[in-house]
Order: sequence, then C-alpha cells, then structure tokens
Amino acid sequence: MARPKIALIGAGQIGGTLAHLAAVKELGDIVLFDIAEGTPQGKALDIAESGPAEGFDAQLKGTSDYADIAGADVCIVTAGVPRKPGMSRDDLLGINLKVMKAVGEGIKANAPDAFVICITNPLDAMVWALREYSGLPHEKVCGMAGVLDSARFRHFLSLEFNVSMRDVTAFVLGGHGDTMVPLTRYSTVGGIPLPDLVSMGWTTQDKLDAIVQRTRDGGAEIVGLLKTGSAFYAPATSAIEMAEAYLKDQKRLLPCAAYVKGALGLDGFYVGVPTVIGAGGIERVVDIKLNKDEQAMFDKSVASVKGLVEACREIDQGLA
Ligand code: A3D
Repeated sequence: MARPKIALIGAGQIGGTLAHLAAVKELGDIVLFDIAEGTPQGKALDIAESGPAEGFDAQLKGTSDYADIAGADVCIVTAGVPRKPGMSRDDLLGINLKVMKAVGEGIKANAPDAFVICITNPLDAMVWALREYSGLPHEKVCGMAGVLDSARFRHFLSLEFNVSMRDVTAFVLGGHGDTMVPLTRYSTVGGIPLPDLVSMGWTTQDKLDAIVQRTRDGGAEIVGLLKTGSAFYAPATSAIEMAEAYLKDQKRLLPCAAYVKGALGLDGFYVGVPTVIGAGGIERVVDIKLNKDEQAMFDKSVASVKGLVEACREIDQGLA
C-alpha cells in the first residue's frame, strides 16, 4: 500500500517541526509548501538528511507550487503570520484571512479529499474561513487548539500534583483565546476529578484557579519569553496527534475546533468541543453537559468567536 501523503502548508517554525515529527513517526511522505523562496526546499532536504541517522522511511519535498500537494491525505495549515509580543491573536485576523483564501483555494483545486487541520490564528475564525474557501465537507476541516490548551493544562497540573502527565486528563473547550474554558469538573488525575482533589487537600481552589489562568495565558507566556514568534513544539505535536488519529482511524476523543450543529446548543458553528477523530474525519461531536457557570463561560467564548467570524465576513466582502 502506498504511504499516505501529508501536505504542510506553511514551512515556518510549526511547519518545519510538523515535517520532522511526521517523518520520525513515519506517518507518510511529506510535502512542505511555502511562498518563502527556498525555505520549504531547505527544510525538506535538511530533515530528509536526518533520515539515515534516525532510520525513518519517508520522502520529503519542499515546494512553492500547489500542484505538488495533489492527492494529499492530510493538509496541516500553518501559513500566515504569528503573533509578536503585545499583539493579540485577533490582530492577525485581516492578514491571515487573505492567506486562508489562497490556501483554501489551493486545497480545493489539488487535495479535495484531504483531512484539513488548521493551526493559523485567530484559530476558530481561520478554520471557518478555510472551510468556506476550500468548500470541503465540514467534517473534513477542523482546527488544532484544544489539544494544545489541554496539554498545557495537563502539564501544569502534573507539576502541581507531582504525578506523571500521562495520568492527568484535562478538557479545555471554547474558542482558542482569552475566553477559552478549562473544565475542571471534567479534568482528572487517575480518574479523580479536580474538585475532589481540592476537597482531598491535594491543592487549594486558589492554586487551581491560578493554573486555569496560566493555561488561558499559555500562548502569551511563550510569546513573552521567545520575543520573536510564538510556540511551535507543542502546537506541532498536538496537530500530529490529530493527524495520526485520522490516518490510523484511532477514534481518539480529542478537543478540536469543529463544526457543531445541534450539540451544545449550537446551530452550525466552528468552536472548540470534544470530538472523535477517525477515518471519517470529525466523526462525532460529544454533546457534553455543562453546568450553569460552565455554560456561561462557554457562551461568552462562542460570542467572542462569533464576533471574529462576523469581522471575517466583512473583510471577505472587501476581498471579493
Ligand atoms: P512562522 O514561523 O512565521 O511560519 C508561517 C509561515 O507561513 C512562514 O514561513 C510564511 O512564509 C508562510 N506563509 C505566509 N503566507 C503564506 C501563504 N500565502 N502561503 C503559504 N505560506 C505562507 O509561524 P509559526 O509556524 O510559528 O505559526 C504559524 C501560525 O500558527 C501563526 O498564525 C500562529 O499564530 C499560529 N499558532 C497557532 C497556535 C494554536 O494553538 C492554534 C499555536 C501557535 C501558533
């Protein structure tokens, strides 16, 4: 059987890391696409040359020609501009919307059967735009944010409790931004929900609140430290987890920016929700039950994403 083809649109910090991870994990042959002359070619060759020492079988190609992504099984989109210190994800809206138009049209013409994972910010609005411009089925276009936000939450919790990150599960829902909703009630250590751990004296409510806030600010914390650019190792690893779930039909239950129609009181909208990813793409959206406070936080987050999508629609009319 031929190897799957993985197209990475954007060969910057995250794109290069995605290519390296996909090669080392032997997920398939990789095409790195970027408009920056020489960058995708240079990164593809550099990673290919690590193959003999690492011992992987994967072909890598760098390109600036959309024809090279033809027939891709997975497209992961990082094309665009990342945040700089002091810049919000929303500041990126206008610049990256134009990029999504070009990328969506490139995917539509060359890889219409792909499972598409968007990482470009502002995430939820860019996923919506990529779906609009590509015209692909909603279940084949999603966004990576919840896996990363949950991973950050899990990391901070494992430090607080001094337990393995593997035994910490966490759920972060809503839009990828300041209004994201880390759900403590559905987050556990070895199956024990976080509120129970507070009652058991493992931590205090104040410390848990601080961890929730640090999770919300997780992206900005890295931007502040790096000063040039934003996080890329953990975002790339998170998207690879989603791509692998699709390629291997793993039926993983992962929080993703997915199209929600019916569940959680939403009527056809992209936002971070629990999903099942398998060979069908986003095979299911889990209609999680929220209490009054959680619902209020989720509604606030949805309202903030709706505002961004509306702004996209207005800018899009100007682009037409
Ligand atoms: P960066 O290293 O700048 O890479 C972006 C690449 O996109 C550059 O190589 C550009 O040349 C390329 N590019 C620009 N326009 C186009 C185009 N029209 N077609 C093809 N390629 C193009 O950024 P990065 O890799 O650090 O981040 C990429 C995106 O991911 C940014 O929008 C970030 O804000 C976003 N991001 C999202 C998360 C989430 O959790 C959702 C986390 C971290 C970063």
